[in-house]
Amino acid sequence: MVRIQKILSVILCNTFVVKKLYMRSSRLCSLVLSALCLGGVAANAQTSLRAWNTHPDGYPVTEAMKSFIQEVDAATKGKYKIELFSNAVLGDQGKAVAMLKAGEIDVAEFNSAPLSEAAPELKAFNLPFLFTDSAHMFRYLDGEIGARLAQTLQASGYVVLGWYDGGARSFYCANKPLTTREDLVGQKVRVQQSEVYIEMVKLLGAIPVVVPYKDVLDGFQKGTIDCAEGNMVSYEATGHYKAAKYTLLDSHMISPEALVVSTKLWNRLSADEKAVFQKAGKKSANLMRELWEKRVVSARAAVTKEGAQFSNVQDFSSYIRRMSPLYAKYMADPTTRAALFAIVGKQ
Ligand code: BDP
Repeated sequence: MVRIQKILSVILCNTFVVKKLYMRSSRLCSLVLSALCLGGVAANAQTSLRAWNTHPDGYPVTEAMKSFIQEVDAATKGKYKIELFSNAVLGDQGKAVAMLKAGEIDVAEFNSAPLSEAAPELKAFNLPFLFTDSAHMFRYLDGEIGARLAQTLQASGYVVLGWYDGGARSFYCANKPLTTREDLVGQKVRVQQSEVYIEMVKLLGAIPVVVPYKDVLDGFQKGTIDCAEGNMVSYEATGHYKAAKYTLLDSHMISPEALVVSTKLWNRLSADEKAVFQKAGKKSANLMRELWEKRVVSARAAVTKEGAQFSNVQDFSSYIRRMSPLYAKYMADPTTRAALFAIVGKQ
């Protein structure tokens, strides 16, 4: 629409000049035309942006993104109008990660797993059993390591405006009670498109099956997967608990998520606008984390009421030993080594 207005105003302004030169047009005509030309300038001043999100309304991520959008709108006096496309309607997360980099979408909220496929330094944060809980993870993300990580992500095309909470991810299965990792052996486990997740599932003796988030419930119903893994809030929001009621609370992944804008958009913003986006991003991350804590509690209560069953892990040592090839691999990799050393060294 804005583009059409721009083209129209250029045509009309040129016609005006032509008329003026050749016909010395009437005062009324010139007033009408200059109003249209000015209208063109005003329309140009507004920029429409598109935001991608995989979650539904009411989900902490969605609500925090809405607050970001309102904040940017208010602080730039309506210059940046961001339209939020939720429920992955613009495409699956893997595709959206590529779309953001290409500048086809401008704002998004990504899980660190698909994002790390485009920005491998993030893989250090995806290692199983690295963090005990979200507070532990944020000690690093909100500090120097997170700032360095954000810098490398920016060079890869993603400007982090806020670290969101991806919660503690655990395994859940449809057909048999899960009380220990051995119950996963031979099971088809849905994972996100992510090298670390695929490797982790293999190391547990299970079969990784990459399925887009929105198709997981269908996968359970059709029997193409036996198990999946995810956090409590998604488990409830997606209805996965209806198909897979046995959860092993192993919290194998405490995963960061990030509110990002494309480096392409970022480079077009003025210094003042960058400050506005950063402030709004930080504020939305704080809101997200607050909403998240409450929702984890209510989600667990809701699914328990519906019959979901949870087993706790008593001893993590054998789980961690199983992951040693993954740790060795990422310690040897120059892209992830520095961040891993910094995290492990400070434990
Ligand atoms: C959800 C994350 C989302 C992931 C999804 C998944 O918030 O970004 O894509 O898990 O498992 O909890 O695919």
